[in-house]
Amino acid sequence: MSNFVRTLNRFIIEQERLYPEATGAFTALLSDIALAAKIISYHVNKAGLVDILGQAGTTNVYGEEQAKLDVFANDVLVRSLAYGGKLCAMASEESEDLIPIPDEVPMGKYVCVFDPLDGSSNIDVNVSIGTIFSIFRRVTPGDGPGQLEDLLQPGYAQVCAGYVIYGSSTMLVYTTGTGVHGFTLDPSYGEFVLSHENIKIPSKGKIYSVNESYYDYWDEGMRNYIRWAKKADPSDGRPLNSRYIGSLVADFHRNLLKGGIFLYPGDNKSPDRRKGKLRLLYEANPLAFIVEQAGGKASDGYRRILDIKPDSLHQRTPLFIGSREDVEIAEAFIQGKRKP
Ligand code: AHM
Ligand code: MG
Repeated sequence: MSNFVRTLNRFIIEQERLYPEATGAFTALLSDIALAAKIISYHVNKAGLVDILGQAGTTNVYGEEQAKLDVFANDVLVRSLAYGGKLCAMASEESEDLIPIPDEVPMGKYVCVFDPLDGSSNIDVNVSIGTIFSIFRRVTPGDGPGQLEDLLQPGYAQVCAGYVIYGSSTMLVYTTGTGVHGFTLDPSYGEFVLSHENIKIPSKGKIYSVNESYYDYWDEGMRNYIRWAKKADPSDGRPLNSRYIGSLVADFHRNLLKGGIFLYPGDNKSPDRRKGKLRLLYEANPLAFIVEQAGGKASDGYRRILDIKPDSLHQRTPLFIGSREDVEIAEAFIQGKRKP
């Protein structure tokens, strides 16, 4: 008898069966995230109808208040996760502080941090955007509310990380430390179906993804890397191909499947950009866990992303992520060990 369609839920249950000590917490947590993703996906698909259905902050033809899509996505995730009984705290790129679990809900053993709708400047122009999430086991003792300490853990302590890309199809990609698996939303049944089992990133790619308009603000090492990447050299396949969507999830997803490197270095444009733009907790850590599980690498130019101990919820980090050899070459340039 051939195997039936493997939905996300079925796949997680199969995975949990391999670990008799598993409590089923992930099945519940990932189901909550998947449900939120389906709701967000549905609304992202309707975003182009905004002129017909009403702008954010207005009342639409049905008399409903319209929230901005990123605020809406945040609200959906918070409400979907808050009542499941598996979490003791959350943090979101959209909220300044820790998000507590309501008093009436039993406290769980995990915390979840997320970027509800990344690349939100691309919503208005029908370009792919995404949701990114990461889950840790709580470190504070007892079963009271979670603390900041539970959220400020280094990336290597993640027990699960994933993203949802709202693209030509909606896909959910996740890891729990045993490979990376991708599920495509079948809109006719509303189910995430296993479409990409055990994703591996090529060890070397042909693509570099960076916002080159910051060239004048970069340090010499970064400029040297880009000069090297653009220089024709048939002996090693250069020039690399430039591809930049400006949506981290979409740029990352393409490079994960095809091979390549995404770079967002620090720059001198303003003092708050010395560590770039992207956030360690909500963006860099989850994608770093995924890329390592797929055989790739993620670095801040000097250190492994997953080794950085965060000291605040919204701290930024430079990010060099993708195929292992490409990230190693970029690191050598950043550290001044290599010149074009
Ligand atoms: P956001 O969290 O406000 O959406 O910003 C994050 C996005 C990433 O998706 C993307 O990689 C980056 O910003 C693009 O920034 P830039 O416009 O500076 O190239
Ligand atoms: Mg973001």
